[in-house]
Amino acid sequence: MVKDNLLPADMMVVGGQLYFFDVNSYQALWKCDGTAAGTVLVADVPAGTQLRQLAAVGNQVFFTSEDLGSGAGYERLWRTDGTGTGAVLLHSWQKGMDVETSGPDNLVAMNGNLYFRVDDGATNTDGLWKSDGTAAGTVPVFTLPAQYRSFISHLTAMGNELYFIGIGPSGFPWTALWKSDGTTVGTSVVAPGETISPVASLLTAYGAIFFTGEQNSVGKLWQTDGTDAGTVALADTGGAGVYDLGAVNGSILFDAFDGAHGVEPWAVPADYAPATIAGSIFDDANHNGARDPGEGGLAGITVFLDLNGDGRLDAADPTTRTDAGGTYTFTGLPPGTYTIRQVVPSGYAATAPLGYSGTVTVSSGQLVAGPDFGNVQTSTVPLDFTYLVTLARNYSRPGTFATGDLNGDGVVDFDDLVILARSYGHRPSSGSIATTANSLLPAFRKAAHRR
Ligand SMILES: [Ca+2]
Ligand SMILES: [Ca+2]
Ligand SMILES: [Ca+2]
Repeated sequence: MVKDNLLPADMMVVGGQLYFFDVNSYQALWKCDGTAAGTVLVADVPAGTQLRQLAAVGNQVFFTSEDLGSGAGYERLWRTDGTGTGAVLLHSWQKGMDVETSGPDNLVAMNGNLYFRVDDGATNTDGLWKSDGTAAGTVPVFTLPAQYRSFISHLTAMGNELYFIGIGPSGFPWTALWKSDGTTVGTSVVAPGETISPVASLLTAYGAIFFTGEQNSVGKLWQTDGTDAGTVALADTGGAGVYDLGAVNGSILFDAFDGAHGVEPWAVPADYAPATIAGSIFDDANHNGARDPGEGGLAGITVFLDLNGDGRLDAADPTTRTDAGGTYTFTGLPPGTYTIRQVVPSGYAATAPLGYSGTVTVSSGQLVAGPDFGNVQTSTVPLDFTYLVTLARNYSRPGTFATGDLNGDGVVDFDDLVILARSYGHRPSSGSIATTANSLLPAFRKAAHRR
């Protein structure tokens, strides 16, 4: 157990720290580095207020709070960088007509900004807002008249565009699919000439946007790239109702009511050609992080797609092995964005790329280059004055074993210096590289004295 009397919820990893709300009060945001000492309060909100939602944009953490009780009160957006200086209040809104759903919610990151939906009780509008992390930069993008309740939903980022479901413009029976580039003028209904309304649900899968919506009272499944020509019906149920969406094994699943049956699940194969990602792993004999002439490939090394982004190989992560020439290939991939990592073989340390991983996006049928990984046999690298100088030059920067990151956490930092001090003058043997330091000063002094 890391710490007593905490009940974490809404957990999210940002910049190597786990952020979470304490459910005991729902008034405190904490972060945790996996140790008791590193589990600290980041920010809290006053009594009578509760934390609601958490989101990250880069290393900035945004969260929302709402005054408790019905009727009057405020909802707020906050931002923190987690450095212990508390949180910055970015904006307050009067709670909207339906206090249960007034927001802010649907928090989505795109191009360094946070986008979200909020029901503003002062102006009585349901709106799409954005924030750059400053109070001055927390501004509305687009508003809808909120005669009823929370019309903006399913806010989703896809590349450089946002998609959401909101009440349609004049001529639309009910809700429509909208897209936005994050500006007021760049917000419009998708494929307005098709008059798809109501739109029930929205999903990103296989690198595309899918949605369910009726056209002339007939329920259909649609795929869109945001353009008129790229908005096509994939399935026509013949009935009126079409509802929720899911994606599994290359197919799109949806619920629909076709008139003859009840509400039943339907499936349609998603329309894409499989994509390929290929790259290599080389023997970085001179451990400089680059592939030089004469540095050959390393065979039989496991490479995986880190689907859940936890940095580890899990059962659900697809794997492959490098061939005799050190090349790895992933085939048959649905379009999407993938993070590629390797399982560094015993006796080796990774020298490239930075972050020990690479992230690439493939579209339908594409062949895309993945990262080239460099590994060096650790027993060939003396931990000597040369390595110390390299480490010192790269101190506090992102790095690899090539630049002084001895413990493999991706940053050249004090822990690495301690490990170097302990092992100074030796060649690191496999498995002997410690990751934490307890008796660091004596060891460091000893190493310094030896010179
Ligand atoms: Ca090299
Ligand atoms: Ca994983
Ligand atoms: Ca390190």
